[in-house]
Amino acid sequence: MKITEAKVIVTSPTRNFVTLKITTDEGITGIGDATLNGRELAVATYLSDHVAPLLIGRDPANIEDTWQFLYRSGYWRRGPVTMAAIAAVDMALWDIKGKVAGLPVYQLLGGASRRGLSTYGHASGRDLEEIFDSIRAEQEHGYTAIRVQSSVPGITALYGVAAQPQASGERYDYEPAQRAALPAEEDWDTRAYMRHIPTVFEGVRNEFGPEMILLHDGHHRMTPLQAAKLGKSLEPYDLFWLEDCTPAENQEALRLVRRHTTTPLAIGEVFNTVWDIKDLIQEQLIDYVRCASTHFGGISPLKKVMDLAAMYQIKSGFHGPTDVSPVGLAAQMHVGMAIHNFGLQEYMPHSEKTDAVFRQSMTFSGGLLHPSDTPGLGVEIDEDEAAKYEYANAYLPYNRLADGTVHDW
Ligand code: CS2
Ligand code: MG
Repeated sequence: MKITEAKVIVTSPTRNFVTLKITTDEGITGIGDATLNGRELAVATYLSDHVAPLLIGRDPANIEDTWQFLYRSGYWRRGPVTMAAIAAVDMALWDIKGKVAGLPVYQLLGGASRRGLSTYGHASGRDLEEIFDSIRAEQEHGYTAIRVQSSVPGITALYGVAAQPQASGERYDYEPAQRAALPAEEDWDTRAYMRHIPTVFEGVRNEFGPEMILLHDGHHRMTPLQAAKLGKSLEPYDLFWLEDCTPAENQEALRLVRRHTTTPLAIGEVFNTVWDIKDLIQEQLIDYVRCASTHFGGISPLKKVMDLAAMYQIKSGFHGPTDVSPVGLAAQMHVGMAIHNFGLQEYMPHSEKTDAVFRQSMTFSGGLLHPSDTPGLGVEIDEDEAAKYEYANAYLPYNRLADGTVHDW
C-alpha cells in the first residue's frame, strides 16, 4: 500500500481545527489532528509545504519509521508546530492501520485494560453559589470528577470562569480563546489568588462532602515557592491534582514544590516531547502526565512516555480541552484504554457544529468515555461540512499585573 495524497483541512465550526487526511492507493484513508490553539495556520503550512510532499509514495504501515524520519530528517527538532504536524501524521497512520486490520486502535496497542475512561468535567463561577450550581450541572452530565475554577476578588477577568462577561457572547466551544484580531487582556494578582482559592475548596468540600474528586488548574502562574505554598494550603481539601502549578520549562523547579506539599501534581499540556517531562517522571516530581496526543507527536510517543511513567507509578491525565479536536481526543482515548497506568481523562464535549464536521463513534455514559470498536480511530471528517466554515483568527487571552507587566499564562 502507498500514500497517494496528504491533504490539510482547516475548518472553523465553532473554533479552528487543522486536520490531516491521508489517502492510500487502496482507497483507505486516515485522519490526524494538528490543531495548535491560536497558531493554527503555522501547522497547516508546515504540513502542506514541508510534510505532505514527503509522505507521497511511502508505505502507511511503517508508522515508527515515518515518525523517526519526520522527527530526525528535518534537523530542527521538537517545538509545538513541528510536533503537532508529526502528531497528525502519526494518528492518521494508526487510523489506517486499524482500518486495514479491522480493529480499533486500542486493540493494536495491547487491547483494553478497562471498561472505559473515567473523565473530569469543568465547573466554575464568580462566587460559591455559582460554583455549586456549575458542579451540579456537571454531575447531571455524568461527571464524578470535577475541575473547579473561581473568580477572585480583586481580579476583574480570569481564565477558566465561564460566567464572566468576557467569556460570554458566541461560545468558542466553551474555551477561553476568542475570535478576534488581537488577544484579550486579563489582569492578575497572585497574592489575591492564593488567599482566595483555599476558601473556595473549603466551601466546595463543605457543600459536597469528602467523596467528590476535585481538581484545580493553576495555569503556570505561580513561582515554585508560591506553588508549594498553595499546594500545602489545599492539602485539607484532598485534591485529586493541582495542575500546572508553575511553568515547568525548568523541570528542576518542581523539586522545590514537591519538597513542601503532598497535593498531587499534574503537568504537561504544553509539552511536546519526552525531553520536556523525563526529569519530572524519573525524579517522581509529578503524579499525572497531562500531555495531549496532538501536541506530543501523536499516539506513538504518548504510549512510550506512559510506559516510562508506569515504572514510577505515575498515571495519565491527558489534556482534553475542545482545542484538541475529536480526532486528537480519540487518539488519546485509544492510548488511555490500552495502558495500565491510566489516571483520568479531561473531557470537554465539542459543540454540535463541530460534531457535525467530525463524525465520532465514541460514547460517554455514566462518566465513562469509550472510543468505540469502530476500526481505526473511530472518527471521520465530513469534508463538505468542514468547507462551510472558514478559518478566522482566534487567540487565547493573556494577562498583565497591575503595573502592566506581562505575567505567565
Ligand atoms: C486548560 C486549557 O484544559 C486545560 O487544562 O489549560 O483550557 C488550555 O487553556 C487550552 O487548551 C489552551 O489551548
Ligand atoms: Mg490546563
